[in-house]
Amino acid sequence: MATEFIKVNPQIEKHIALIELNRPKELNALSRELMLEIRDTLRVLDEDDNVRVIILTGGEKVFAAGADIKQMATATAIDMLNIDQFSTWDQIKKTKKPIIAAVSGFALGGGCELAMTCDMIIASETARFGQPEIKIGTMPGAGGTQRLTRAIGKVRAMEMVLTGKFISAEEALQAGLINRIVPVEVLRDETLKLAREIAKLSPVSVKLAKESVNNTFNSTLDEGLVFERKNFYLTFASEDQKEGMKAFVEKRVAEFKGR
Ligand code: DAK
Repeated sequence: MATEFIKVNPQIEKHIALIELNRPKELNALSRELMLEIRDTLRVLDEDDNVRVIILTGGEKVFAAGADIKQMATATAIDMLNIDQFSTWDQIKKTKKPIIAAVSGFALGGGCELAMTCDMIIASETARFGQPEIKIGTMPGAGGTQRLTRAIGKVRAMEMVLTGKFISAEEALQAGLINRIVPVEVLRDETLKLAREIAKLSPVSVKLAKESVNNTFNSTLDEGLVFERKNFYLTFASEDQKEGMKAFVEKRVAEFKGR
């Protein structure tokens, strides 16, 4: 697995993998090559039984300043169609294990979309979120008009998408885009803390619960409730459910195996 533009630690801690974007000179601009590396890495980590939670992060100054504008500048619509970068973004969405974005500095355009494609976002006080594509003659193309609107509501999303203005970590928190803000120097530790909490739980239930929450966006309430119910039943087919409830009754800590 080539990892020239990202750094991967499949076991930064027990059951926790870390992916770090690593194109600092280009402010982690998401080139096609970098996105392919993320796609391939996520595929591998999603199949690795030792991994239960994945953290995706950038540097202190920048999470990612968007898709690589220099690479896209002269592309035609047909080039964009043929390159079909969406398969790389689809892989992020398809990943069954939870992905937590740890964002410091700019998360712009594709960078903001990448963070939003993750399941949770922990931000440092320096985080800035924006969809500035409109300023370079285009518009968001990897979920920026959809995930942002669902996360923060129409009028706020409209203002960001139509003006390209950035919002601060505080505004993002108030709008419901991120989980919390932490000092930059403890961003990784705080993200690990959240990852650790989830990694202790049943990987089977975590996957099914993640799938059910995400299904909200593709279904009516009744359809979503039926989907949730089926996943709930399915947890009762796992050894983890038996272990979890037995451990509760026996007043001990459950040991989940992901089976
Ligand atoms: N692409 C390429 N290079 C970038 C870049 C980017 N997005 N952002 C920054 N850089 C490069 C700069 O060109 C500069 O390179 P050199 O000149 O040193 O060679 C270097 O990084 C440092 O940048 P600055 O000198 O500009 O640094 P500042 O601190 O002054 O400013 C900034 C930081 C983040 C405010 C500024 O760099 C900036 O505005 N960057 C562009 C932000 C932006 O417009 N982002 C949206 C890009 S469009 C799709 C999926 C996704 C997308 C599209 C399609 N499909 C699946 C098909 C997404 C599109 C986008 O994200």
